[in-house]
Amino acid sequence: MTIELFDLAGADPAVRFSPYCWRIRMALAHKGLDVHTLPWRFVEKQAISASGQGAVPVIVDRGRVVHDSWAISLYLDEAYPDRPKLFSGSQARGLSNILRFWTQSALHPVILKTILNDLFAALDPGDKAYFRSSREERFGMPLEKFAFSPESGAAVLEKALGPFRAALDSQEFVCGSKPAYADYIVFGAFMWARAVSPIALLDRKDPVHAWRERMLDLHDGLGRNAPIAAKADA
Ligand SMILES: N[C@@H](CCC(=O)N[C@@H](CS)C(=O)NCC(=O)O)C(=O)O
Repeated sequence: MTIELFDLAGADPAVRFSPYCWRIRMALAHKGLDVHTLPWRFVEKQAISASGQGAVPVIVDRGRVVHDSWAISLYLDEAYPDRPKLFSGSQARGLSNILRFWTQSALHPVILKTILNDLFAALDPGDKAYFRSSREERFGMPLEKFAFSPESGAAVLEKALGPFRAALDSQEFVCGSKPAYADYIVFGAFMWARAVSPIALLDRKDPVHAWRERMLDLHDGLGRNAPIAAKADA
């Protein structure tokens, strides 16, 4: 049975850029589950109304609707216990949860500020007014003022990645010798940037760069082969 995933898309419907949806794309591939992705735009709240809220990812699995990337990841391990696990046990779940909050508080804001102009350019025209007004309300300032210059973004990111970099110097993946959900949490943030922006976020000598390369190759190059917005292809 194919699982349906509502997946945030840009002006080009093939360009998928939600960091949270990327977690789930990777998680489904990790478990070897078939997925049919449905391109979704911010303003298409009606299409996901069965989930009772207005954000993606949302999956529909054999009639069951699940939303929120964390809830979906837990659901997938529970519903498909015989498939490769996203969490090896309660310790892995606990630690992944901490990494989830670190990613969202330390990493996402820096990446968002760095790629914001490119992200805005990649949005579907029908999403632009909604994105501008909802985000300007959230940030308390115009998008253009909130955005970093590309150079300062990469420098702030370099600092923010400090502990993550130190760990990856001595292990291949966040989860050790093999990737699992905690890797997908952080990787989603890099796919967000890759899909819309040509800005090089990482130095080639950075262990985080080497990790990202390994992640891009996983699951038959799911990340590496994903379409990117025209402007990101620099
Ligand atoms: N905590 C949620 C966050 C999901 C989220 O914020 N999704 C964004 C796309 S990246 C969204 O759909 N936002 C809807 C909106 O801004 O109206 C999760 O982990 O799934």
